[in-house]
Amino acid sequence: MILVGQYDSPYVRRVAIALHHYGIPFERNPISVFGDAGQMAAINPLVRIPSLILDDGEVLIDSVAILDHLDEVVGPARALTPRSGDARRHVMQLTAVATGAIDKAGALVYERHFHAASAINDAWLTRCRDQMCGGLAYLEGRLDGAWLALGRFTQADVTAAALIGYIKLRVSDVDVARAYPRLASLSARCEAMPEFAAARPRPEEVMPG
Ligand SMILES: N[C@@H](CCC(=O)N[C@@H](CS)C(=O)NCC(=O)O)C(=O)O
Repeated sequence: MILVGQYDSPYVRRVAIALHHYGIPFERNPISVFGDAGQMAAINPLVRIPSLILDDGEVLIDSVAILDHLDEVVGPARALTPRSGDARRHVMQLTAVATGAIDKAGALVYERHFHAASAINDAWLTRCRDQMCGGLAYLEGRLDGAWLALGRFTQADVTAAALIGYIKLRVSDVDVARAYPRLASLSARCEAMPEFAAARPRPEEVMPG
C-alpha cells in the first residue's frame, strides 16, 4: 500500500505512526498537497492529504476513515481506538479534540502563509488561535498520567503528539513547554518511540512559499 502525503501534515503523520506501530509495511508518495495539486487531484478529489492506496488500487481518503480501516485490519486487541463502549467513546472524544485543534492550527497557518501581511484577518487569526488553545488546554487538563486515556497508549496519544509536533513546526510562537507542560512531556515520550521517529518530516517537506 502507498501512503500519499508529506510528514509535515499531522494527519498524514498519525496514519504513518499507526502503520509503523501495527507493523504494516507501506511505501510513501511524498508529493505536496500544494506544489503537486494536479497529481493530488487524480488521487483524491478533495486535493487533500492523507490518502492510502490499498494493494488492489482502492483509495481511502481522510485520516479518520484510514485509521478505522487499519484498526479493523489489526483487530480489536491491537487497535489504538477501542471497538466499542465507554473506552471507545473516551478515546474518540480526546482524539476529536486533538484533531479539532489540528484543524484550527492549520487554519491559522494557512491564513498566515497564503495572505500578504496586509491582508491577514487578525480577528480570524485570534479566533483560530483561541480555539486551538482551547483544545490544548482541554487535553492538558485530562492528562494526569503517562497517557491520555485508559492508562495505555491509544490513538488519543498519537493524535495529541502529532498536534504538538505540528505546533512546534508551524506555530512556534506558542511555547508548548511553558503553557502545556504535560502535553510537552507526552510529546517527548511519543517522539522517542520508533514509530514516531520513522514518521518525522524531512527538511524538504515544507509548504511552498
Ligand atoms: N479530515 C481530514 C483533514 C485533512 C487535512 O486537513 N489535510 C491537510 C494537510 S494537514 C490538507 O490536505 N490541506 C490542504 C487543503 O485542505 O487544501 C483528515 O483527517 O484527513
